[in-house]
This record gives sequence, structure tokens and C-alpha cells, in this order.
Amino acid sequence: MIIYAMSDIHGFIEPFEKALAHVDLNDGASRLVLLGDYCDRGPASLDVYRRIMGLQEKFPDQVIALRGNHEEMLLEYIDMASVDLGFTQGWMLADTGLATAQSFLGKDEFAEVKHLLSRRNFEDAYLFTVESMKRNHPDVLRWIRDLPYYYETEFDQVFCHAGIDEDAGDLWRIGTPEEYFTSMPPYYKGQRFKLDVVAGHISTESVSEIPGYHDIWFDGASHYYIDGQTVTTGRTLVLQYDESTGTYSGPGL
Ligand SMILES: [Mn+2]
Repeated sequence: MIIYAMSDIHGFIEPFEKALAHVDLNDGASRLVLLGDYCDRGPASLDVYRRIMGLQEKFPDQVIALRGNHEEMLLEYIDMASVDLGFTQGWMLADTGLATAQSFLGKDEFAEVKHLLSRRNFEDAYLFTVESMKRNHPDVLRWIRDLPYYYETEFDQVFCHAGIDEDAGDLWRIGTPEEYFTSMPPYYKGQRFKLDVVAGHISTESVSEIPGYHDIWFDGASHYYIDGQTVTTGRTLVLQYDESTGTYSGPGL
């Protein structure tokens, strides 16, 4: 039985498909854990979401999708549109180049958004975008809203987008603020914890402090970082944990 993990796909469907080719869930027991940030930057965020939803339908209980800070940001701008259209700037910052919006909208709808923006009609562009996203893909937005923050296994592992509050010890489940799960910096890098912590969010180049490093990085203690920066490398890393040997493998390990 293998547990596979990937993170930070960021709207790039081809690297995701290539990575999925390494994943075999047909034994009915192996699992795929996805650590969030499926959207933003790449051209195919909607396709990535729908691909994951399809995998979950095909392999119920074997495909676990967690939420990243970009899922949180997406939900925030969706919800803020009906509360305060002054959040327009927050929306535009949260959706780089409006790539995620473009993937959720039809061609004519996105042309309308660009038209409104060209007339500096920012609030209408924001409202129109969010209303179109809600109308076109309510099931995807519902699915994102339900994504969990972490996934624990029976092998003393926790998977999350960014990290957990390890100072909380056994109370990390309730002691970790929600924004830590999705956004915390690698505070505990190099420290031992009772669980192995598998996370993305920060590129392995940044967390390892090795220029040009884009493989999986193990900190020598309890942390595996698996965001190899799909956005710039065009590659999504796959971490594998083999239950029979209790070992991790993947690029860089
Ligand atoms: Mn992130």
C-alpha cells in the first residue's frame, strides 16, 4: 500500500496529469493526498478541480484533497462580493492575471469582464465575475468550501498545506489556527516532532535554501516539503510512502 502526495498544482493540468501517471490506486487501499493550492497562476484551475473531483468519485476514500491558502482566498473573494464590493482589489490580488476567473467563465463572459475592466468599472467586473463563477460551477465551489485542513494517517503522519502548531504538542489539532494550516512559515524546520509532517506551500528551493533546488526536501528531522514550484518548473512532484517498508521516496530523496 502506497500513500502518494502532491501539492501546489496551481492551475497547471499537464504537470498534474504527468504526476498522476505515477499514481496507482487500483489495489483499493493506496491513497492520494493532495495538499491544496489547486488554482491561481496556471490556465486550467477549473480543469484541475474537476479532475480531482472525478478522482474522488472513482476512488472514494482513497483520494484526499486538502485546502490551501489559495482556496481560502478564492472563497473569501466569492463571499465578499455580496458583502462589500470594495473588496475588488483583494479579488484582483488573489487571482493573478485573473487566470482562475478565466477558467471558470465562458469566453463571452470573460470578454465582458475585460471590457468592464478596460472601462475601469472594477466593481461591476468583480460582481459579474463572481456571479458567473457561482452560476457556472456551483458544485465546484461547494466542494472547495468543504475541503479539510489536514489529513492524519495511522502511520504517525499528518499532511497539510503549510504546517501545524507543533508547540501545541498533542493538542495540535485544536491548537493550530486555521490560517496556520494553510499559510504558516516553516517555523519547525529541522525540529523533531512525534509525527511526520508533509507540507507544500513554500517552494523546496526557499525552504531548503539551496538555489535552484526543486525536488522534494526532507529536513533531516520530521518534515517533508513537496512544492517543487510547478509554476516555474512545469513539474509536479510526487512523494510516495510505502507502508510495507515505512519509507518515503520521490525526486530528491
Ligand atoms: Mn500556498
